[in-house]
Parts: sequence; C-alpha cells; structure tokens
Amino acid sequence: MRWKEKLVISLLALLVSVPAFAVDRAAVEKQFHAWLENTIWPQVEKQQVPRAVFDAAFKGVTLNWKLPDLVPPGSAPPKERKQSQAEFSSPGPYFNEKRLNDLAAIGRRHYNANKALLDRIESAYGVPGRIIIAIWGRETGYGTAAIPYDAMEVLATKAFMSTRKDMFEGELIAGLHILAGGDTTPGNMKSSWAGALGQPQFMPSSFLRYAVDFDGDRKRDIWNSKADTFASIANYLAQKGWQRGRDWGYEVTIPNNVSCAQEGPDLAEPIKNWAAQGINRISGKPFPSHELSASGMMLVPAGRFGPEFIVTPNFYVIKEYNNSDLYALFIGNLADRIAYGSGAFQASWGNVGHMLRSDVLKMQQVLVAQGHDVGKVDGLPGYKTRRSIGRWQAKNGIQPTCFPTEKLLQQIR
Ligand SMILES: [Ca+2]
Repeated sequence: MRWKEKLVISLLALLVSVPAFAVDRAAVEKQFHAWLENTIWPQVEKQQVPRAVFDAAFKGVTLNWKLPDLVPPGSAPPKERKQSQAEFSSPGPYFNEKRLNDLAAIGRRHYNANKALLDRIESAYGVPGRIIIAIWGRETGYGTAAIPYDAMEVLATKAFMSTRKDMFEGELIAGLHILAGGDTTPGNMKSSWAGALGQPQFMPSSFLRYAVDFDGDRKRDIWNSKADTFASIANYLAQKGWQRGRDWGYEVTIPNNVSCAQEGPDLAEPIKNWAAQGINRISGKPFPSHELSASGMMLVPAGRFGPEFIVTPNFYVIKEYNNSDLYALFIGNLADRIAYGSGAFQASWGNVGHMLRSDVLKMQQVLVAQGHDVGKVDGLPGYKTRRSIGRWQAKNGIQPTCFPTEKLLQQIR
C-alpha cells in the first residue's frame, strides 16, 4: 500500500470517475443515511455492536464525493480502462536510488533508536527489526505520511457507492467492530483514501486479525504507538508464516550455463543445491551456513537482463503485505541497507520493458498453444511466463534469457 503511488492513482481515477451527468447529491445523501440504518445497522446489531458505538461512528459522517472509483446510485459504472495498449513497466525505475538512499538514512536512525524494542519484538514474533522498519518506511514514511481521512467516512462512502462495494461493506462492518472493541475512537481512526488504517496501513479486517497491543495499555493503537505499530507488522508477517532466523533472500550471479527457467516459488530447492550449480552471492560472501539446507527459490524479475536472486520463503511472506515481487525486493533491499549499510543491487536493471502488453499477450498465447503454463494470460511477464520463455528458448536452441523482448516477439510466432 504505497501511499505516494496511491495518491497518483487516486488523482488519475478522479479524472476518469466524474459521472457524465449531474447527480442529485442531496438525494443520494439521504439514500446513504437510509442505507446505513436499514442495511448496515441490522447486520451489526446481530453481531452485538452497541447502538451507541454505531451512532458515534456515523455522527457527522457524510459521503465523501472526492474519493476515487465512486459509482453514485443511478450512474453508470466507469468503463474499464483498456489495458492491452498499455506498456508493462520495466522493473528498474521502481528502485529509485535517491528514494531508497533517503529512506535508508532515516530508517537507520529509527532502527538504532528503537533497537531494544525491536529486539523484544523479534524475540516475540521472530521477525527481524530491519524488515519491520523497512515496511514502516515504505508504507507511511516512518509514520510521517499524512493519513488524513476519517476511516468511517471512507469505508461508508465506498461501501455505499464504489466499484468495490461488497469488499468495502465487509471492511465497514470490521471498522465498527474495531470501535466496539475500544481500541480507538471515531475521531482518531484515520485512514488512507483507500481505507487503510494507521502506520502499518492495515485494512480493518486485517486490524481485527493481526493488530496487537505491545506497549501494554490494552489498546491496539497503530496510529500513535510505535510499539503497537512495529509489533502489529511483525505479528502480521508471523501469522503469514515468517520463518524465524531466516533472511529474505540474496542477490546472486547465475552462471551462463545454468538455466534461468528454474525460477518460481513452486521450484524450491535446498540453497546448497543452487550453490552446487555454481550460483553464488554477488557480494562474494558465502550463503550463511544455517541457510544451506533450507529451501530457496530462484527469482529473476528481468530474466537475464537484471539482478538475479535466490530468495527464501520469507520473501513470499513479505508479498502477503503487498502482492508484488518488486515490492518485496524493495523491502528486502531497504532492510539490508538499514541494518548492514549496503546499497543498490549490484547488477543493473537492463533497459527492458517498453513492450505493449498486447505483444506479450501474443507470446503467451503461442506458448500456451505449445503446452506451456504461463500463468495468467494477461500480457504481464510473471515468473511462469518468464520461465516458459526460457524453456521455449532452450528447446529452440537459443540461450535462455527468460524475458520478453521485441526480438523474441519475432521468434515466438
Ligand atoms: Ca497499546
């Protein structure tokens, strides 16, 4: 949940979501309040949410017409933007060096200043402080990002009239349970424009499941308490399966004669098996001995054109926070900078990307017709597409590169 990107997306969405005709806002506002009373209240009443909590939650709440993706009653849902003409973005720009460097400098100060607290949290949940601080930095700029919205206003508006009403109705009801539990008050329950709460940016349903009180005041305060924020992030990752004592992954070099088509979470091998193929850490250090018998997976987000990794299952746990390989790599890289003073990935991101998704889609269709599993046929080169490309290349006597390029588009037809 990247607040800066979200801001950009929300601005873009604002441009496209303005209904083509005038909506009678006063009438819609009336419908909204009737809907709260007739649709939401009966549900939460059955779930033992007190009436006083319900009333306090919606006191003074009105629809927020400035939110993106709104579909007021009586208006047509926004047309889906056509994706096929879009380019998929190349991974390089995601790792803006200045941004990462700045984030790391500030993160290191927080890491050192909170070392004792982070150590206690690691011993309770098994998640290292460097990972917690990196996620906190990425999500809300170490708690400095504005989280300006009243959560109930956002959740209620989106549950009443947005493109994802059903999901938000569940989150609205979860929000009422948070208030009923007494962790915070309506005035303090702040969210992003998308309803993500507090410094860890939890949706309300995640808050109910994963937020914890770590400073002992019996309130899970992810808005104001650092201890609660850090421990809640750690508990989230722990519940998602974080393996204590293991790192997230390592940048490596893969020898030319070793195929990149061995990528993917479903092709895990003990790390010593990867090392036996000649795959070594790019830093020149050996893999830590306690990792050698544990499982690792090859990850090549830009095929042979960019940095190469052996990641651990913890990499995929970070993806539970935000389902993107690049997000998880960003967190891992930032965490390493914070704790070890390291820098950018050593290999450079090649100048790849710049292809139309429709062209990648064509390649995927040919590969599927030839019996390959490319995952979702969506014009995006995920790991199954990348490794199918590598297998196709090997079969056709071409050195596998495992990434779509213009040249390959001419070859795979
Ligand atoms: Ca607390």
